[in-house]
Amino acid sequence: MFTFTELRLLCAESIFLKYSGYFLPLLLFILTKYVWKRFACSSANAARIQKEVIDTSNNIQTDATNDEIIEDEYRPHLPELEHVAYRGLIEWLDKSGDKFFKLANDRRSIRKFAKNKHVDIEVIEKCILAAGTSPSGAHTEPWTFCVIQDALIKQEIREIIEAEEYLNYSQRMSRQWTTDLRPLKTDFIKEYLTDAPYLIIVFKQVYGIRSDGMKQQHYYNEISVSIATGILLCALQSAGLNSLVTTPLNCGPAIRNLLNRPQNEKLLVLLPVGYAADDCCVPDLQRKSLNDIMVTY
Ligand code: IYR
Repeated sequence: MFTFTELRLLCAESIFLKYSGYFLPLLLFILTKYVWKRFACSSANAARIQKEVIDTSNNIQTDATNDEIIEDEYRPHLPELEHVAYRGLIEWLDKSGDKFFKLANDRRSIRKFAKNKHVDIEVIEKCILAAGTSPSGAHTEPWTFCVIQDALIKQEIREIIEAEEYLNYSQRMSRQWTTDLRPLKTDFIKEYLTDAPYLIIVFKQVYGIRSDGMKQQHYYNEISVSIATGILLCALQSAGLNSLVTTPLNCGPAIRNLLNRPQNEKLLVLLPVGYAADDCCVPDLQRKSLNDIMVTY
């Protein structure tokens, strides 16, 4: 053991004690920095979690932040409506559900369309009316369906999409993604964009503009427009038409500009619509069975 004198000598010679004037502030600085970093991280995390909770609970997809949507007063987007008695459905196909299943099960994604088989615009209009019956968040009906028949515009759209899809397939999509697509035999060449008699471009309105010029929130707009698109697909098929759901990656702004659509509209999907070409082929796919997709409780 050390004697008291030896201890004093040791302390006097200790580098740490000798330079404690430098060491201690440095130690204090490192400690403060560590505590500050921990604090900053946890409050940033809390803010992020809070934001995620708000985003996922409301799923309000809008370009505008909540601050931008300044309400001069709180009034509903719809007028105060009278509620009337609901008397049940007046139209159905068959009460077993069989007819609709057969119809839906017959649908295939078609990538080769007959070039010269005419389709009346009235049929397309009726199908879009059907799509417009879709439920939507707070009945905001956040959809726009652009119907393209004009050959020059279809050509321009094809050029925009093929240029982007070339980059998508060759550079942007992962190796796994292009491998997963291989059995479907898709590539960047999109003849259907000029062959199909109609292109229906479905835009989601991420917010609306009220009559007083203020922004109107479009709650769950993507879900609403996706449901409307599902109804559109079924309507087209019920009228004997074929279609394909495409999601042209990175083409939204260029197509929106080409069609002169406003800023609040974002391209969701593009559907070529018409009749399948006589030599059209589809992959021999199987669908999941009921057991694979339904769980009963
Ligand atoms: N948009 C590309 C790639 C593509 C992606 C999916 I996911 C598909 O189901 C099919 C194709 C294209 O249209 O080729």
